[in-house]
Amino acid sequence: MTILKIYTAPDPVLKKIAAPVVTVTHETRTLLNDMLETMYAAPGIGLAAPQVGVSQRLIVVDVSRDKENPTPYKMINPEIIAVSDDDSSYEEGCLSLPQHYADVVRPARVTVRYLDENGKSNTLEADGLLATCIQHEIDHLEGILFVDHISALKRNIILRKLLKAKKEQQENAAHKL
Ligand code: K1U
Ligand code: ZN
Repeated sequence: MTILKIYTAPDPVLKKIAAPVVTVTHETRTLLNDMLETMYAAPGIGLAAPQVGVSQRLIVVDVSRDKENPTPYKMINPEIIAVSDDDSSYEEGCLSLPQHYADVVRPARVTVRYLDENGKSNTLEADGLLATCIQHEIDHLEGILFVDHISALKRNIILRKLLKAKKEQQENAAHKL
């Protein structure tokens, strides 16, 4: 398995709408396994294919806190087919917006339909952190970041800081050449 590069904002791949997977192949399964390994290594509790530079509708999620008993989900073409009336708020992070966090309000429970790695259709009812994480990852497939759910003022502060950090990294790398 391979640990993949995680793209950070403002990279255009994070703002694209990802394409549906037409056929589940060996390459799809390899990418899902690499995404899981990348997510565990980061560490994170979810990852979407656009975050590793692949504009396809694939996500992985594991919100289990017990490293001995991991509960990974690999989802192909995930779709939210029902949401609860009540909301919940969670202080979200994102591997593509490193070191930034904000409270995001989303439906407390969702029902998600997806294909598993064998191409079989599944339905999952999720609540708590699993529901939050699945919604965050499906947002990535639509080119939406958690900062798109907060005020423009807070969003612009975070995005400006990330752009500044990226420019500094590039300048430091150029000086080392
Ligand atoms: O999609 C991503 O960028 C991953 C992101 C998922 C997420 C976090 C919080 C709420 C919703 C979705 C992360 O995993 S950020 C890292 C993180 O939350 C974490 C890392 C280690 C242990 C526990 C949590
Ligand atoms: Zn994210």
